[in-house]
Amino acid sequence: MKTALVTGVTGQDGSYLADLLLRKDYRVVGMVRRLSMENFGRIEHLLDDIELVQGDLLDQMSLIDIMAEIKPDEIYNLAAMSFVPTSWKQPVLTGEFTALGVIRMLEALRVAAPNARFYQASSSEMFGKVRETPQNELTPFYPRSPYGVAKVYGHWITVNYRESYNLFACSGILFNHESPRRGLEFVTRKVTDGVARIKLGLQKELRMGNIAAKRDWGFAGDFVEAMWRMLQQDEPDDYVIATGEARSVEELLGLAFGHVDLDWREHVVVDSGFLRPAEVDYLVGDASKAKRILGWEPEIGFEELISMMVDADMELVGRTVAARGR
Ligand code: NAP
Ligand code: F7E
Repeated sequence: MKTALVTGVTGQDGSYLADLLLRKDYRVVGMVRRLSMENFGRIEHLLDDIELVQGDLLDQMSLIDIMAEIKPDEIYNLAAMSFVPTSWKQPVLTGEFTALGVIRMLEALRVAAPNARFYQASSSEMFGKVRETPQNELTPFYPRSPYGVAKVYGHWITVNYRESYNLFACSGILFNHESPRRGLEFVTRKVTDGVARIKLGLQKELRMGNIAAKRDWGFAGDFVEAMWRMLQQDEPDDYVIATGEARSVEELLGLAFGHVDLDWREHVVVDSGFLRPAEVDYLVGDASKAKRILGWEPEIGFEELISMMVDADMELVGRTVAARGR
């Protein structure tokens, strides 16, 4: 039985990856940070099947101790401060988690688990103000936020440690991926939750930022499969993971409101408070290397993804409404 260590196991991707690794009969150890109240909502269904250890990307010794103790075969470094707007409000902390956190993980691996295979969660936000379209593994980076800059550090230090110390370290450059477990502040979930609240009478309007922005949105459940496949190859490498199709926030609004027979124009208010100091206008990925080498392709398309998310939020918000009525 292989052992996998997953940082960020309480997040969207961590929970889908833990589902996948359990299906593949791994021993799954999730690293969680100590909070005054547990936030195990996304992994509640797995708590009997995974092990949890306390550690923090800010604390080097905790990472070394965990790796020495559990002796992982594979390490998936998914933990980060992942919300782009917060990276302008807390830029130094973002650098500590999202950039230096990666080298702390790599140093711990080098000292305590040098034969473990390592996955780094890199991001399409590194392409930012894009140099070419679509973006592939060779497209130069031009990050547009403290988050994007921190991810560029995480990406290059992973490549550098692979080349310097002959580690099996891979970097997955993942484009946006979403699901019913997505955090409520990200645009897809903000919209699908807002649609459910409006449809069920809990709110009237939805305040949005730049609705012209375009993203390449896929399903998180499909994307974690690509992470796993990267670590099963003979050689470590870097891969772009994307659907190859870009949609605008406006198209997202049309689909999500349309799914419950509402007209988004009657409910959406553009609010300059949600605009970013520097925007990433248009991202679309070329995942042909992943298709060729990993045999990876997304299964769930954008329409299906948004319908799934609206349906899930209708059920969730519906339960709140029903509980209030009791
Ligand atoms: P998420 O839902 O925001 O989850 C982030 C996770 O990181 C949470 O489990 C969080 O723990 C943990 N974390 C944050 N700071 C930590 C620290 N100092 N020590 C230990 N754990 C810490 O993010 P996600 O969407 O699953 O994304 C997973 C990774 O992929 C992130 O690195 C993100 O930047 C990257 N990424 C995401 C996307 C995407 O579209 N989703 C695309 C490209 C790359 P708490 O629960 O305690 O807060
Ligand atoms: O924004 C626009 C916003 O916050 C998408 C993270 O997982 O993916 C994510 O980063 C777009 C942007 O994701 C609102 O301006 C308009 O252009 O859902 P988002 P993101 O910034 O692309 C990458 C790949 C990651 O790595 C990150 O960790 O939507 N937008 N109006 C809005 N965005 C938000 N959040 N809220 C709005 O009201």
